[in-house]
Amino acid sequence: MSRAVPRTLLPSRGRAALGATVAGGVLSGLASAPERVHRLFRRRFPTVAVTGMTGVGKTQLADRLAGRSTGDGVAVGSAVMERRTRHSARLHGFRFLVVPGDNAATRLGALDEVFHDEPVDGVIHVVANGYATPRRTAGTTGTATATREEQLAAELEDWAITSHRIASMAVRRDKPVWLVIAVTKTDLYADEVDDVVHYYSPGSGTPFGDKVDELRALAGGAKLSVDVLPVCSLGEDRKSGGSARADEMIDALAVRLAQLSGHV
Ligand SMILES: Nc1nc2c(ncn2[C@@H]2O[C@H](COP(=O)(O)OP(=O)(O)O)[C@@H](O)[C@H]2O)c(=O)[nH]1
Ligand SMILES: [Mg+2]
Repeated sequence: MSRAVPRTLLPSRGRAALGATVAGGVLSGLASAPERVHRLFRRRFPTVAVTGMTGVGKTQLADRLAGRSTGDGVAVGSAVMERRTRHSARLHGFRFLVVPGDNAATRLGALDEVFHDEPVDGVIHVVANGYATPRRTAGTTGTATATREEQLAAELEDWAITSHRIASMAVRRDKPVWLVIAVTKTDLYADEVDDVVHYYSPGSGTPFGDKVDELRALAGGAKLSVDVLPVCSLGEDRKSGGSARADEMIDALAVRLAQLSGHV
């Protein structure tokens, strides 16, 4: 099996030359070491795709989970994949990959990346009960308008695309995949949270629930776990609209992610 040249056959000069080559290899290896070590650590964190249509609250949720405050005036919607890392004690962190919500070529590439090329460990699919912030077309002024019905229909369409990608990833894989449907912006419909969570749940008989059932049937029950959790990503401080309830929901989501990843 060993492809090593028997020592006795090497003239002494050759042996020295071999040593030099090996040493050179080690040195050039060291030059790129920080990058390698960085990659190694990043790899230890489970990867999580954050999906959902534009304006639904993906970036803000990923920022909250990563313990980072979303900058003021950050444009809604992004054409490129955003990366966030949650650092926790004993390397129990996560790497979040926020997939652009707009149906641009960049989105297709990002979907390929997270569901095919480097398949993620889990998915947070973000929905907002039709309260996605409409994105203004570049160059126009005023707020874009879309009715809640239109937004709910758009969420459903978006989910059809993403759930298909999740299904094909799950069937290709040996290890189970987890999905958390994060029902966000609950501050906007605080009295209806239970009903809304039900709307997005498997077995609910709603249009969205039916699609979740389809996904589970396609992927196979043992291959995919599904959780539906309410959340609100308004700022950490009260001034930016945060509340104790919002903090609790973010914490509960983080605890669930840790359980799903086998951190606890
Ligand atoms: N009321 C409320 N607004 C939110 C919440 N999360 C995000 N938003 C707002 O919704 C808009 C879209 O959020 P963003 O994270 O950029 O959406 P993305 O396009 O999915 O990344 C922004 O104006 C956010 O401030 C939330 O929990 N409650
Ligand atoms: Mg965004």
